[in-house]
Amino acid sequence: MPETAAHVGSGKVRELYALDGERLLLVASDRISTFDVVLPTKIPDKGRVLTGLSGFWFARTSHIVPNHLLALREDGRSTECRRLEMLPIECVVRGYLSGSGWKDYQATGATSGHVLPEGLTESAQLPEPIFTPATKAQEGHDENIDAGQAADLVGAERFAEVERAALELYRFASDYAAARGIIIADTKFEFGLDDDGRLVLGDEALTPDSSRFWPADEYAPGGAQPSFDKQFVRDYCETLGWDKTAPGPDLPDDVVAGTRARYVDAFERITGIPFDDYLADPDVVLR
Ligand code: PZK
Repeated sequence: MPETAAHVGSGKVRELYALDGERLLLVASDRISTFDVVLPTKIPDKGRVLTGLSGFWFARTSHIVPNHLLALREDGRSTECRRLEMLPIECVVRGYLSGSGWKDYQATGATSGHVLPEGLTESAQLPEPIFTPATKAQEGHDENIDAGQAADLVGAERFAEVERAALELYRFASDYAAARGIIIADTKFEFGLDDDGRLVLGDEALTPDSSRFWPADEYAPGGAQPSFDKQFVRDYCETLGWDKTAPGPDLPDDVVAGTRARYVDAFERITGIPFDDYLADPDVVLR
């Protein structure tokens, strides 16, 4: 924990601190949320898995777009990053029809202005990945917006640039993960601008918290897919008759252990690096 860093923000399961005028520290906790509620029980090393995966992707995608990563800390859960002027849109790419994309499609046949083929089922692979920007809601859920609305928020030229970068990042990562047995159904990027107005990828990227990861060997379109990481937690919560309002339930040890193992498995499958090697030296994901 930084002694002198000012706290500048909180996500549901992450914290952001200012290190100085140009640098921030992004710290990923071991907290887990399900059905939009943060649970009282932590998943050991979850924050390290997400930080390590993000670092791995940042190191391998800087040819597509530069990113905010400056350094990983020895604790494995903290990222020193460049302070950016963040764009006011969530940059979502969908390769499969799930979540709000599926809801929009059922209601209108389209999502974020993309008119889709008729007859798609839930979790179907789309003919090609689509960019489906959303607003950044202060509370509640982000709202999907079309290209015109997104261009009104960031400018038409910048919109074209983020759409291209987001689609290229998704294609790179989804191809990479698919070859290792994980479908990245969709993912959310957050971009910002550096002092020179250049587009930079921020936040965490291509993790199971910012994406839907599905086990490829269980993929069966026509219904909801099991989540690679959180399915044990969801299944356990469904056995309780919990109403999905805060506070959430405590998790039993076997659900914690199984969920931790799933996060570690996702890390190892994607990176090809033993998780213990990451714990010994986080920089191993950057090489
Ligand atoms: C920034 N968030 C969301 C994430 C939180 C909040 N490089 C950057 N420069 C400026 N601002 C941000 C970033 C990044 N990343 C990100 N809010 C501001 C967020 C994690 C934890 F509390």
